[in-house]
Amino acid sequence: QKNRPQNQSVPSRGQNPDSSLSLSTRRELYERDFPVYKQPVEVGCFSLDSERRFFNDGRQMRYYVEPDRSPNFDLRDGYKDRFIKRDDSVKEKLDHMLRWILANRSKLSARGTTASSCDLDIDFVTWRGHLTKLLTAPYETREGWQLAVTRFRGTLYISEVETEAARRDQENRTERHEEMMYWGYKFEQYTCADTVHGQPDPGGVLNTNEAFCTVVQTRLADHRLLFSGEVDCRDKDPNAPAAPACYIELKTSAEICTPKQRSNFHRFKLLKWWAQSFLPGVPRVVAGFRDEEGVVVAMETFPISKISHLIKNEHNCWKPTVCMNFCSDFLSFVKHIATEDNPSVVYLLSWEPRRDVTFSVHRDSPYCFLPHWFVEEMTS
Ligand code: 0WD
Ligand code: CA
Repeated sequence: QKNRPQNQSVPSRGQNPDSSLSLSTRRELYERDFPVYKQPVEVGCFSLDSERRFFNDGRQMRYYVEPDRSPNFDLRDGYKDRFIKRDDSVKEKLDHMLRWILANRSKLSARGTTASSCDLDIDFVTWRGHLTKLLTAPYETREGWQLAVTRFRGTLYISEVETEAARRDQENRTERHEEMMYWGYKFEQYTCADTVHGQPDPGGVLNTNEAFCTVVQTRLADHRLLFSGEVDCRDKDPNAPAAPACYIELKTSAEICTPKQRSNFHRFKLLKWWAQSFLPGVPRVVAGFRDEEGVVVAMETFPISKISHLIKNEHNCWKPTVCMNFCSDFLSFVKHIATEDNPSVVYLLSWEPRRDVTFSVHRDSPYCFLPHWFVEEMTS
């Protein structure tokens, strides 16, 4: 097989020969049949409140309220005076997911009789957002990533490490860009109610600490996955299907005025939207198209199952099968290299566009991310 990790020439003596292992992201290597991807099942959820405190329940769930045909939402409203921004210098790593795992260990079926009953019946634990980056890597030309992996009691935990470039970009954001990041959250406030019969409250304070996250279990090829993703809202119809099929992802995007803009939207934005929602089985994205002044001028619903047809007319466009096969091969690669079962060992997988994925191994380093409270409770 062409896309197996390749053992290239062994570097100079004294270096670990494994450091030459790498994985290609070239699209052609992943154009084969779509891999098995089991229907994701929601096994739980959790909420983060206005102070970012964890609750093992759905108290932050919101309900989608369909707006008027021409909504005219002003996404800039409240940015200066009714906005509490989450402190993104606090790196939470997998902590919220780990809290959820400890609170729900009994739900996560234990392996037969051979393994200890406290081992999870899962190969990978991570955030949905990290998997989205894997799915889109074969098409990504701008931003690389670094993923820290630790094998602990048979399960591989994957947590992102901020790259130098990402940290620089964050520091150099313009005031306009800072404000535009608020627009997406403001759109949620215009379209979501806190209760099933309630109405949105665009006059209220917007606090980005608050979050509702679903936890889903699924399988990609022979990889059993457990991951969590933030969900914007759900269909308020009591007859809507069970989660995650009742969930709705909200997005804003610049209005499309030219064929070039439409093509870019299909080729770049729909790839990200598809990957993010396909993973947890969220069936639709509701998009608000806004003008340069941040006013929503049109709304459109994109069923995830129709996105891959929508893009077929684009020349040289992305393919779902390439995304899923790359992700599957990446996870196989991780299983192959991350062999030592030890909470203080991190395998750091690094990728830059137009390069192969490479890795390095770190012991008792600042990359360690499984907290003591998790390791101790899982071991006892
Ligand atoms: O690196 C990350 N993605 C981390 C995420 C590191 C540590 C924690 N988190 C967690 C938070 O607990 C948050 O509640 O991110 C959760 C969301 O995780 P996800 O669903 O896996 O992330 P992703 O799919 O990238 O983003 C979903 C939404 C975003 O909405 P849009 O429509 O813009 O894609 O989560 C928000 C954002 O609103 N979001 C975040 N919220 C908190 N921390 C973060 C973040 N680092 N990134 C995106
Ligand atoms: Ca969203």
